[in-house]
Amino acid sequence: MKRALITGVTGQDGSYLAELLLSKGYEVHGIIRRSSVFNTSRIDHLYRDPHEPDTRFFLHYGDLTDGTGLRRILEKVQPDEIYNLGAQSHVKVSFEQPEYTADVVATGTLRLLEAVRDYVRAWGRPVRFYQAGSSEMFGAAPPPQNEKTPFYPRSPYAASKVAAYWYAVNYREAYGLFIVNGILFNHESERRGETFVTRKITRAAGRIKMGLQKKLYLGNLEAKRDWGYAPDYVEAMWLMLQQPEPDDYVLATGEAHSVREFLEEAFGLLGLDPYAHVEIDPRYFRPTEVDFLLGDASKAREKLGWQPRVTFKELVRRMVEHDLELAKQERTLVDAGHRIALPGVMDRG
Ligand code: NDP
Ligand code: GDR
Repeated sequence: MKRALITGVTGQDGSYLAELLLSKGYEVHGIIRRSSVFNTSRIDHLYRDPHEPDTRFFLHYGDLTDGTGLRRILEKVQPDEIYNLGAQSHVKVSFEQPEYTADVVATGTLRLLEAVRDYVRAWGRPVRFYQAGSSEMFGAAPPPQNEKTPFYPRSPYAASKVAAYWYAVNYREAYGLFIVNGILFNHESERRGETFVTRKITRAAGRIKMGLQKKLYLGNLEAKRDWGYAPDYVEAMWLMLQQPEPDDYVLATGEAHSVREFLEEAFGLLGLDPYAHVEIDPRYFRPTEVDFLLGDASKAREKLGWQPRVTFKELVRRMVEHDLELAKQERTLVDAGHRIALPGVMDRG
């Protein structure tokens, strides 16, 4: 049985990847951060009592800022594959916490690579390593972007991902380790964090429909993104680690839409006029914006045989339907006199 270790297992991608690997018969180990409240809602359905004999999903406390802990986890788990998905992944927040973002995203990756390098030498076991790179690394480079496009990062987050990318390339070349960089364009889902623009929009659409919210405050509506569906993308992460040689791959749909188009599509599905509810709040503008990302994933198509299945319209529909259902549940709670967290309090990104 193969063993996988996932950093960022509680995040959107980590949860889908854990599901995928469990379905393929892997034993899956995830690193979680200690928190004063439970932070495992995306993976609770996968968790079994570790005392049960057939358990294949295990969680370990750890943090990318804590190299000693990472080393201990590696020795304990002895993984065949490592997926480094952990990150302070919010671009706007990275302008407010640049040092912390660099510590987790750039130096955190370096810590994990150092631990892997020593682990491989000490134990003589081969390990395959996936590094979660991002289309944000292309930043201001003109579209379409592919593996040969030079990076031009536009945020502390993106600069840190570029550093992590080059650490990964260097460790592959210097120590002959099996390390791949996935350069993934935006991918969303019903599990997307609520401060990313797609989920912020679909959550608001559902709540407005159910009379729980009136306004939605957004930033730049003209930015264009290449939005795919997260479960399609985690499959390609796994494929990258099954290849005979390590390499770097762009994953994208090859289709771009503006935030405005996403907004109109989402609200339209519920028969809502977005402009009756949306207001522009400059606090969501970024000091430097990424205007236009459009990926060319021909290499992944040719070498991995990968292509995304879920279209833009289907993605929006899935997210809107899911969030309408959530809003209905919230409505029931509110009608029964319960208090729920309302957007004014939650609007953090
Ligand atoms: P999320 O923000 O949903 O998840 C991030 C994960 O990282 C969470 O599990 C979080 O834990 C964990 N994490 C945060 N800080 C630390 C830390 N200091 N040590 C260890 N773990 C930490 O991100 P996604 O699932 O969307 O993305 C996964 C990865 O892919 C990230 O690296 C992201 O930057 C990258 N990426 C994402 C894209 C996308 O469109 N989704 C596109 C390209 C790249 P907690 O739950 O406790 O906060
Ligand atoms: P992004 O995603 O920055 O592409 O990073 P996000 O959804 O945050 O922003 C996309 C675009 O929407 C514009 N925007 C807003 N964004 C947010 N969050 N909130 C708003 O109110 C708002 N209004 C407009 C933004 O300016 C931007 O242009 C995501 C993350 O998952 C990264 O970790 C990942 O690396 C990249 O995708 C690829």
